[in-house]
Amino acid sequence: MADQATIVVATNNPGKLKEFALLLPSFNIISQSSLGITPEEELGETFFENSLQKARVASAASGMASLGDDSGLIVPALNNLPGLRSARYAHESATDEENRQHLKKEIEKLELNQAKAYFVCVLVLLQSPADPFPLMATGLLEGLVKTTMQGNNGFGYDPMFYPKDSNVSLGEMDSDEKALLSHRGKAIQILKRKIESFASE
Ligand code: ITT
Repeated sequence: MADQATIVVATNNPGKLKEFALLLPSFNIISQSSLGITPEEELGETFFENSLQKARVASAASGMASLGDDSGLIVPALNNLPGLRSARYAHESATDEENRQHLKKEIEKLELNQAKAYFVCVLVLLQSPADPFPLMATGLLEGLVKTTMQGNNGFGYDPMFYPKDSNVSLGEMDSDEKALLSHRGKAIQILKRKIESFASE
């Protein structure tokens, strides 16, 4: 444990934190909330800007390497919403359940019971707040959002998201199954390869 590099994960979302701990076992993963770091308002117009901002705030406050994750669910039939607003779709302080119910209503307003959708995840790893060469990685997961919700695993929109060619929702998968195909799982695998090649240069 003593040899493990420490990364402060710039998130207050316990669902994301669990996934990072599972997918980055060779790092000592700590949450920004355990260090008393509070997030700033997300003002970016892209997932990239928000992810970089999160990482920078956490790295500046902790003095350590920090990983930002900005992610969301994009539904083209709803003009790409919830998108950047995924965490606050129903209202500013919405719970996951409120966001899911809001999305269900918006899909029903289109007189549909499902719609094509995709999850995106943008990761930014900073060695320090002034790191001029952040490592970045993205991941995408295509599928359908359905108004029928199944399963209680995961977080956010997982119970209503059915990956392409899957009869089960992300909410019905265990964390290892989700990690193999999810947007975050894919982005983390890319980031790990970048960390390895960066370390060997
Ligand atoms: P932090 O900013 O503290 O990391 P957050 O939840 O506000 O937490 P985002 O701004 O990146 O994070 O919003 C992402 C939202 O997108 C998240 O709250 C979920 O509603 C949704 N989301 C992202 N990844 C997801 C996943 O793997 N499964 C289900 N929903 C997900």
